[in-house]
Amino acid sequence: MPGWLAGALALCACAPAPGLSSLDEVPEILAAIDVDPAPGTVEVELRLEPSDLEILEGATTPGLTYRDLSAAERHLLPGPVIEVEVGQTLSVWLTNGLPDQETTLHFHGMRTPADLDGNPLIRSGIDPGRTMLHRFVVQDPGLYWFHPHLFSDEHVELGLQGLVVARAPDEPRAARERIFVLDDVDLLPDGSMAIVPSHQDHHLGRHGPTVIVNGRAPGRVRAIAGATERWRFVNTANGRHFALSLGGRTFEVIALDGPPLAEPVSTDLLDIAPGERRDVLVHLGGAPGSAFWLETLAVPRGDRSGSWEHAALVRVDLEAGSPGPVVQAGDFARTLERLPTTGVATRRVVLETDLHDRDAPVMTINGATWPFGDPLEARLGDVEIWEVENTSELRHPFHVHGTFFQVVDRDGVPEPFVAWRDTMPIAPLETVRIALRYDAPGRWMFHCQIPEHAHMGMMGDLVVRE
Ligand SMILES: [Cu+2]
Repeated sequence: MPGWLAGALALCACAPAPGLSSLDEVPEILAAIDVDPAPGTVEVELRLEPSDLEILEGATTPGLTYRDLSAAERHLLPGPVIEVEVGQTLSVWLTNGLPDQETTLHFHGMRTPADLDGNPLIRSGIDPGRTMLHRFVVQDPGLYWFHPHLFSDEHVELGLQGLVVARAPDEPRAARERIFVLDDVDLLPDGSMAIVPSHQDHHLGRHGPTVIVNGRAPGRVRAIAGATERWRFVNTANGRHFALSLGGRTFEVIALDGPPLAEPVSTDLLDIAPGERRDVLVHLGGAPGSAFWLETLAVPRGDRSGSWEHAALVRVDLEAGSPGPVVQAGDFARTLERLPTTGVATRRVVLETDLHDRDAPVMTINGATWPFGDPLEARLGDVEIWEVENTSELRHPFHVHGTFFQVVDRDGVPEPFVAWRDTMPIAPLETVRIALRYDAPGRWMFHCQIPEHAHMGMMGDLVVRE
């Protein structure tokens, strides 16, 4: 467990927030409708458009959503969730319904061709009123999310957060699966979202005191006592870190960002940085009629301004019923190829921030702001180590496009287990070594996942040649 999480545990009183006695159900995320009946393909038609959201009951919050043109319901923050199998061809049509801004679509974590990765330097943005098809074969199981890679600091905050669940054909099924999309917003008295960044938003990402789960204020779920459920989490917040706790119950971790672990890992604390996902089994032991809470514990922000606050997220109300078939976390484990960490080239990637000019903070990778740095050059199929050094006093979740990576060590301390990831938090003044293989040709971005930091320059390019 990282030291800062141990500190968070010690600090947290862990009592559910007051005022939640009458709770709405946590909304389910709408499944996208597949308009192509052919086996082997999934095709969805989305329109990015302004939409009135209801984050707090009875209040209207203007936002942006990806509306599924085939669905009757319109409320889609977050969503929709596209369900697909590995090996299927996924086609996503996206129409830009904004009046005056371009957009692009990035499938965070998915191995797509480079020209479908949402990089506005490869393929110009989708103009207002235009439609673009994104068609590719799904390669890896896992939970992924899609969002724009233009104006992402505002547009992701306003609600552009879609999901993809990709399953392996032989994957076991838990009796019940749930997805929890974790975010936060700063709501003004009129219900609208504060979107003009404060000085602190530049450091921490746009954030606010209202923590939301599946687009709504914290609520409850009903579950069968004694069942084992599969829960998937994604942190879509611009800057907030979550440290999830079930008050002593255990998360059996199946996967982090992508394909499953070789062996499940048990933990009672699940830390999730912006952009990251976690895939877990939870055993819901307890008497029918009892309840327990999923909470996020306090997490130091890393900028000396205190902590991301402790918050109650979901109350789990246990009911009597048949718990359904039993699954074990080990049933999901799969062979995981371990990338070599010796005898391969090492690169340095240095994340720096210069906050001295209050009005114009600068954030760089290897001394340059994007897109002005020299791209890293690499050869298709090569494995390399990246030594990613965070010289700043801010936390940076580091995201690489186009491939997964494996964390080797942090400040020289070996990572306790091997996992495929596409995003990882780097603590202030920490150096993390990752191993990655260049899986696909083309020009790929890597960057801090806090979009405000990326917009200030903390992005780089990697060119993979055949
Ligand atoms: Cu950052």
